[in-house]
Amino acid sequence: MSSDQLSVGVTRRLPDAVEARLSELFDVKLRDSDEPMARAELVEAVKTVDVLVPTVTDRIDAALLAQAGPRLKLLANFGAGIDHIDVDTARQRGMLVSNTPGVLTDDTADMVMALMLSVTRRIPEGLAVMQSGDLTGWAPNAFLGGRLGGRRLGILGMGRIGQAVARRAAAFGLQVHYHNRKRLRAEIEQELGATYWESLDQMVARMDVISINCPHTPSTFHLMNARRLKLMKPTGVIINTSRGEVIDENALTRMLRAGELAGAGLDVYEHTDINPRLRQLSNVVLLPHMGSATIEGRIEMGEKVLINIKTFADGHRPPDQVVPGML
Ligand code: 8YV
Repeated sequence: MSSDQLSVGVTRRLPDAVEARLSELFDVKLRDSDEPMARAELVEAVKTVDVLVPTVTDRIDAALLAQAGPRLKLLANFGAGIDHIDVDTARQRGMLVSNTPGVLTDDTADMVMALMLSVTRRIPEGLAVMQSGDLTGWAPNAFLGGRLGGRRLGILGMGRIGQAVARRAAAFGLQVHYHNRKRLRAEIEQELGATYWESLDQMVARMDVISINCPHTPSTFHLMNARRLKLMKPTGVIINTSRGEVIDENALTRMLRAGELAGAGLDVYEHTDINPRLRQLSNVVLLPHMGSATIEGRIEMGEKVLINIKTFADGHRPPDQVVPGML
């Protein structure tokens, strides 16, 4: 089948340039609405297309894949994380899965630093007082935060994003530590000035800041559970730009409320409905999953999706093919 006959269903609005190029290359079905697809629309899409382009807001589970038509052969995800896709079932049903790694690394790592600074330097509180007009003037003791330089940062998950965080953190004067399934090669550790901790518990207990940068998989679900969160110093800060499921959000909320942890910077949440108590805390900075939200990043993600589909249409494996257990 030639590329322009390939039917491609896109579940969300993408940047104009990406949608235009998709339309040039394929028989693409774009969305008018920017709401996440309802389940019935998703079912309809998987029944009729050759390629589906989902995002993090679509649940591509076994029940959905069971309803897919015989044409569906590629799930070309717009995003790096693939925990919303049942990759095992897709494979069993003869569908390939691809993602968009690499192009959102720097943007996400920038956001880790932004959150770290926001929490430790109380930026949202400063903004709020300026916007409300309640500022009564400068005072030597007003809005005192803590200095980032000199703190110990523990990075949980030292893949591309974790390493990009390490580089930035070193420039801010943080001491870099990490825990990862696999230890990095000595020369990379040296280049990053990063200290490896085989024991996550031991690392967590000794850090001032923890940054979650591992993917969400069955083995990282609640990796930061209540027991492990309690190992953190009460002065500790936790940053999560990965997936909410890696932290037990209720346990985290309880500890933040009780003053057993100094602060948190969160871009991702365990449930669609965020724990309302989290919203009431002044030592927490909450963002709406915008770690990779730069126009450059989104266009490059779109480029990756296009290349994955085009390569597949030309009879080759998509360059960013995901295989079960890879992430
Ligand atoms: C993306 C992300 O915005 O790529 C990822 O895994 O978490 C995000 O930064 C999102 O996935 C787009 O689908």
